[in-house]
Amino acid sequence: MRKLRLLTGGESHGPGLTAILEGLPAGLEVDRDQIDGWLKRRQHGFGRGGRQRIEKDTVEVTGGLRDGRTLGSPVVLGIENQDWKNWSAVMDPWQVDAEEAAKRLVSRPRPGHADYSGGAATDQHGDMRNVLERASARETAARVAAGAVCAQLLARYGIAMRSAVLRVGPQEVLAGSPSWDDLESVVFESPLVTPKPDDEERLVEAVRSAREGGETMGGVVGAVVRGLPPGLGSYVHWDRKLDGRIVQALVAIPSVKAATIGDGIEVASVLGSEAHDPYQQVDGRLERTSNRAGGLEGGVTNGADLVVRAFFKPISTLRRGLASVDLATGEAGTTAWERSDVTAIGAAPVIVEAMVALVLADVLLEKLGGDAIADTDAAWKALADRLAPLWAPR
Ligand code: EPS
Repeated sequence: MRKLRLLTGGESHGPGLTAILEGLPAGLEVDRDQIDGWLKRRQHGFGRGGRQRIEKDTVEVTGGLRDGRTLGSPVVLGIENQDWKNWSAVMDPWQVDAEEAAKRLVSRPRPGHADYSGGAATDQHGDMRNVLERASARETAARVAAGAVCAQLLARYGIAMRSAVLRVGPQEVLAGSPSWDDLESVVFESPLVTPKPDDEERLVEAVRSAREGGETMGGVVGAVVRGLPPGLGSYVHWDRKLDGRIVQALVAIPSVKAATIGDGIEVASVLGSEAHDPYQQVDGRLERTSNRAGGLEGGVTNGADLVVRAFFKPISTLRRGLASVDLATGEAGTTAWERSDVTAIGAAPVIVEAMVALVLADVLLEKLGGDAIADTDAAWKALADRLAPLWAPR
């Protein structure tokens, strides 16, 4: 990121997670309930494992806020791991209980997880728990807390987000890229957080059947952002193009193996005349007759809704196990299973929103600057005035 910086720390079964978000202007109001609301959404979803019954993720602030406003110093957000008390002998930072640690030793890498590749990177094949504790998707709780703060900066300027699960494994709910209106009907409390809450029973059934078979499932999540002004990002250099920055953030979510902007996948198969978004004048204003580009052209926002999709592979810890090899003995074996999600797709929309909010807050602050929120507000007004002939904030 260029203006903001986010660092997270913490292991899945360690004492807790921390997010340090730096670069926000001083004076921004931050609402704690919104952060906790996002953390709650991340714990949701039919098909989650036993861990979510243990955790009650809420944010603890240890820096950067006073009286509900940012100070301009790093915002330090903590989330306790309630499960830590069950793991302290194995995960103690200073001295583990050798007998207990041996019982939890991971020597057979799980295909699809970071066990083998991360162990190779850090010379920890002897006990790949040293890798998986950090590679676990539990770390996304810290990103969601930080993303919830970034979303509050965006909301200040009328920039809003919607998201939903569009597919669970083979069960499709919505084909192609979603529109803002498509996502209006999402109910965060529905079992799988789709835009068709009344049609979720067949998805629930598919997850149940995967669970019975010891299987896991992935899916597709879509998100739409409304209210972005045209001109955020850059067409000048590859590493400043906003489409690249957003896709990078999305594929950096655990399990995400592909991400696309707008109809990015579909347009590869059609002719040019069917791939782009024609211009027209309506009452003196420039409008588009479609939004296949998903709000980005040339790496720069074009004022249309930003539309993204993220494609999640199935969770790589299967109850039925997968073929593996014990790296200590060379013996063939099956991966171990203690507990896991059958699918975490119901938690994925808020994680996608968090990653998109981080990148958009970064690019917005790059445009507007400001050490004090009043400076950022003034720059926003100046930008809106300059863009007035082309674009009006919603
Ligand atoms: C997660 C907690 C973890 C996993 C999941 C994410 O809990 P535990 O390992 O204690 O059961 O359920 O992690 C993964 C999907 C993964 O691949 O590591 C959470 O809080 O989101």
